[in-house]
Amino acid sequence: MPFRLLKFALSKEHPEPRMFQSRDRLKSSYDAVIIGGGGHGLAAAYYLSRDYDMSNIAVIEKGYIGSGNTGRNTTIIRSNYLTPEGVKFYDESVRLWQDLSQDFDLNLFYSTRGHFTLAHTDSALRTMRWRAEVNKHFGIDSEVVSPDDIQSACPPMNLACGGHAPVLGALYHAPGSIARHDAVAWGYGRGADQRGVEIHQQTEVLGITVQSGRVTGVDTNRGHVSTPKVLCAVAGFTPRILDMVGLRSPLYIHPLQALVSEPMKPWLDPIIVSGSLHVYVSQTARGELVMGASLDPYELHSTRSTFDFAEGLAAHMLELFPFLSHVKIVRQWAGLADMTPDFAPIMGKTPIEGFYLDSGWGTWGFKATPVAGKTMAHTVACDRNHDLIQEFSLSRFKDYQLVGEKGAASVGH
Ligand code: PYC
Repeated sequence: MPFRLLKFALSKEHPEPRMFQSRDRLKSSYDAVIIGGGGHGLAAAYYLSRDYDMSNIAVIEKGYIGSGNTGRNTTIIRSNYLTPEGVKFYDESVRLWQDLSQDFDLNLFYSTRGHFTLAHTDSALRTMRWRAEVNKHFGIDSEVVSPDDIQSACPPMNLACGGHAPVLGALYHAPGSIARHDAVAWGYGRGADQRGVEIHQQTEVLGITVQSGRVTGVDTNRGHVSTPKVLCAVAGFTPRILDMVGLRSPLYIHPLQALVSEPMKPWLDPIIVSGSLHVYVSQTARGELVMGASLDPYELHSTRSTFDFAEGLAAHMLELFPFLSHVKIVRQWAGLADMTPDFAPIMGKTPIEGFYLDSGWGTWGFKATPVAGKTMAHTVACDRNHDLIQEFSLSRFKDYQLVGEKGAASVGH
């Protein structure tokens, strides 16, 4: 054991602050209540307190912070989207991600790897070219590359894929990155707490009070609090919260499973995605392969894991990387993806005054964490949708102004 660690363990004084304070009770009123202590809710709290001087805020979390989708994703960060709205939004997110470890003084293991989306058919290649053009137009580093380029970036890949789905090319996105997902919740949580935000874990929302079309408070299992502003950032639980204020949305909830291998020597530098084979994979700093595939093909509000999923994913992984056949899977889990019909999020103001939504993330909530926090903080503080989220409002479904982001999905649906 290093001497410094031993000295620290034996010392009575531990100068390092705890991550956040534990609060005995809720106050009777707050300037804003944020429902959901995941990355998005905590990021909104952080930017509200840092940039808008609003710190009389409670973040209310039913479990523990980061216990929802923040700690259940496969940590991929990218901005190579298909629509101008998506590209601009995620580009700002990537910019924010790059400075987060420094902002928090906490190592998020942010690691830029490059991101290949493989094309196995002519039509997939056409979509990659389209995405590359939109990306370049907005100054995003994306280009279509050849099988030889892919092979030299990832020599162990079997580009023939057993002969039935050979790789014809890929969309290469140099800024594609990964980060340590749970640390993101801790960083935002600690930063918000240091500025006076209260984080209440093990606190469940039971109801929201609305009078004359305005939010007035929140009922929890630890009592009622008054507040004029409520931000809902609860991913797969959004429909349940919307019921409490009498709003409807087109969200539908599917589990998205993932798994991780035993650690191995580093061999996979880039992030590899194949929509056709239903595979995405990266290798962590610890050497584990983090892998995912399609959504479960039915609506379900459960984070159970299934053997079917592990079997299907392993079969497709072996088509790309046959040498992995002896490698063991050590953990498997699921998150709840809140899907929208056009695959773009639902964000911003709602028909209920003082009730704001951060939802509809489907399979890309993690990469949006910083920009969602920043734009929702603006929206809540100013009671006006941030420019970057104008097109993501709930009303687009009524007005039929859909965003059409499905072509940017890494995940089979
Ligand atoms: O959109 O990059 C992505 C992604 C990977 C896993 C889930 N979503």
